[in-house]
Amino acid sequence: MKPDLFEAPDYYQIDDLLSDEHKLVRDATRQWVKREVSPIIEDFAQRAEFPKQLLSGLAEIGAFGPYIPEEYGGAGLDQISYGLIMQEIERGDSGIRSTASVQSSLVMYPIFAYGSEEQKKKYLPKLATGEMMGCFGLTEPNHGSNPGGMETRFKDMGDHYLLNGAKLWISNSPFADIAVVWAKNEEGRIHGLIVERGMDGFSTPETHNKWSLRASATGELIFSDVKVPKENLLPGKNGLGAPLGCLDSARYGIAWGAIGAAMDCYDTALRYAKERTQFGKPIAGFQLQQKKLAEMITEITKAQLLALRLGQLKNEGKATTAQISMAKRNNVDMAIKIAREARQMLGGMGITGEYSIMRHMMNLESVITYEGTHDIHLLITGADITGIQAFK
Ligand code: TGC
Ligand code: FAD
Repeated sequence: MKPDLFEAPDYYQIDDLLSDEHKLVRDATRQWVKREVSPIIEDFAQRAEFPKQLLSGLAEIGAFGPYIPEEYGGAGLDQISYGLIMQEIERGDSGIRSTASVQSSLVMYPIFAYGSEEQKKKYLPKLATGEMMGCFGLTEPNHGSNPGGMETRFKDMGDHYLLNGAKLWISNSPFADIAVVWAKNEEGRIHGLIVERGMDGFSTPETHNKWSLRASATGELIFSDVKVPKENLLPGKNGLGAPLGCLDSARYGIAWGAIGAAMDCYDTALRYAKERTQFGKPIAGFQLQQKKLAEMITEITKAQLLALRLGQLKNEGKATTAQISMAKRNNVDMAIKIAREARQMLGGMGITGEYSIMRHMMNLESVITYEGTHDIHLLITGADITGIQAFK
């Protein structure tokens, strides 16, 4: 793979709107990605292997629980810093950002927001250092966009719960030490349970042959009469709103992350177009290529402003689910379109692993599907502005 010469576009001087702390966090993450992720990521993606050696570095830069308070081992940062960290990591690879998103927003967040004090003390500090890794089990083979229909069930056996069912498409499951699992009790009410690796009847087979997120480990969670201690139930919230509340946080991070992937594709295409000569001049001098580049920087700038305003609203506790949906949907769609255009600008070179674009493009096919598909987010906006749900 070519050396990482990335230079971040900032067409509207958005840096002026960031605090010194935001810029410090962002620049430290950017340097770490250049040093640790860029040199190895293509090789791991080609081999479809998760680079586990990155876990301790991710913890060190504060990517595990950036906004979780320091008393529980988190970095105690604000939501804009969280977003910037996700942006920079996804600039390197969406799969590595996935690992950080899941650990922060889908494992640490539910334990922090819905867990008992004992659960917070037991799990959060170890999750923040990466000593313990987690995954989040909501999707099932028969229930993806419609998680409320889940079939995974637990029964109260007096001194423990008995868990049965299966989850599919679970990021980090093949190596996670714990899983935050969403299951229905005998009354059909959804609760979160912390299931630990090693519990009898619990297995996590890996899903192979992915063309997307190849440097991320994806798998199943299978529960066959798993005895879960009663103290592992998250007591703070139940109902479908509990897992959906975690998705708000992860979708917010993805809205920023997608900007990173788009910036990397744009920056690569711009540099290539200035260097590559055809018909006696750089291809950047042809109107058709300029149109592509001009549209890319326009869309990236709009996405940056959307994410920043959403971050301000999140910091103030005012961001709504529908606002988060709009940003996730828009920014991922923007990124995947830029990846497709950028790939074409590199001609034949664009399909090789010498450049990051095709890997981003394939990764974004997962990002546009997980955490709510492109269609589902449109329907969330539709329901919000009309007051009428069109899901069912
Ligand atoms: P609906 O009737 O709309 O809502 C059920 C209850 O939940 C409440 N609620 C929320 N609460 C908190 N936060 C939110 N974002 C909420 N959205 C809804 C709602 O108020 C209601 O509460 P109550 O008290 O009235 O019962 O539910 P529905 O069954 O009609 O479904 C709505 C729909 C389709 C929008 C929702 O289910 C959905 O978002 N589907 C998409 C599923 C999804 O996003 N799955 C993601 C799985 S995790 C993942 O992909 C991780 S990838 C990570 C990585 O690798 O980076
Ligand atoms: P379906 O729900 O079957 O949707 C198929 C198609 O139908 C989509 O185009 C969808 O938009 C459309 N559709 C569905 N319902 C409607 C409707 N009402 N109106 C109009 N169109 C509709 N899940 C987790 O729980 N944890 C994870 O860590 C996790 N990681 C993932 C990692 C990867 C790499 C991938 C690919 C997925 C991951 N997921 C995870 C699952 C992900 O959230 C689901 O794939 C996603 O929610 C869509 O569900 P589905 O694949 O079952 O598609």
